[in-house]
Amino acid sequence: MGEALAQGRLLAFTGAGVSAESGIPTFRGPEGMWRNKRPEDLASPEAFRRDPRGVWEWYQWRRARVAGCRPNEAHLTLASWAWAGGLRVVTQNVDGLHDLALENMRPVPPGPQGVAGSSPDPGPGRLPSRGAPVPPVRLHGSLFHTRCTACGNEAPYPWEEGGEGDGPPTCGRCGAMLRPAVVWFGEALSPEDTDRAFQWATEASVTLSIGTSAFVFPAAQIPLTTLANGGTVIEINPEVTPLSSQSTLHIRAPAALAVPALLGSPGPA
Ligand code: BV8
Ligand code: ZN
Repeated sequence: MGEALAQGRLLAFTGAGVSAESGIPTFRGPEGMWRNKRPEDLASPEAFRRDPRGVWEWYQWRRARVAGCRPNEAHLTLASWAWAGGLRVVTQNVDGLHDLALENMRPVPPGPQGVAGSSPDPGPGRLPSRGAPVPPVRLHGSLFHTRCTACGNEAPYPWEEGGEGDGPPTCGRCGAMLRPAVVWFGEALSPEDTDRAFQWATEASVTLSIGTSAFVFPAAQIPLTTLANGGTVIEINPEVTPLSSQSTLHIRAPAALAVPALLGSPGPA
């Protein structure tokens, strides 16, 4: 692990379970968001075509659920190592908590001498600034962005302004209906995102598969790609998944406990 971090060849591949301890329900767990419905019934272009208002309301409900949640110790540990240049993150999640954690763990600027490391102790897990971390690849998009169904314009969505039962808003550029900027079932992922994610999975000497049921494809192919290239896969999940039997190691523990215990903190430069 230490060597992979030192070489910057550690990849964290995350699913809904990494946000469970932040209070966000997973998709398929007992308290899951899909509990009484099949994912394809809500998160698909057909569902949106059939009932745009109903699908939009479900995303508004999810935005309201997620907006009050904060990154947990798993997100923050991964973010501090990302700032240290030790790891990169590929996530299936659309909740934005990895991005928030990067902001939370932004190191303090270098000290008066202008040299990184000369600043006062930046505090636990924080590093004197060493350049910007690589942003996470968000394979399935973002809950807090919209995309125009006609001109494709993508923008952050000021969701609090959307009232109850208003249905999807319209595009400021062309007037067509907006949709959530997420990847639905049956939709292709962005080639740029998949190229980058699979390149990182190929280069990784260790991939941590954290909090995913490992059966939504092509994302679930990420840890298998590291294995196929001679790398190591460590799974962090309290439950057994289709990946468990192929993982080099399966740590059956919650992410907010296991990730800091496994990676520790980068400490000062
Ligand atoms: C596509 C965004 C082709 C929307 C989501 C083989 C190859 C290619 C495709 C397929 C294939 N087989 C089947 C398919 C089709 C399909 C698919 O995979 N179906 C599944 C149901 C079998 N895939 C697709 O449709 C993909 N597109 O293939 O396009 C194509 C090509 C060209 C042209 C046209 C089309 C698109 C898939 C993306 C779907 N969108 N989300 C939204 O969020 O609303 S998927 C959704 O599931 C979320 O993104 C989520 O992240 C993802 C995976 O779920 P998990 O994150 O793993 O969450 P889950 O609840 O399942 O599990 C949580 C885990 O955490 C559990 O194991 C639990 O034990 C654990 N846990 C709980 N607490 C903790 C914990 N772990 C650690 N700590 C804890 N505290
Ligand atoms: Zn438009």
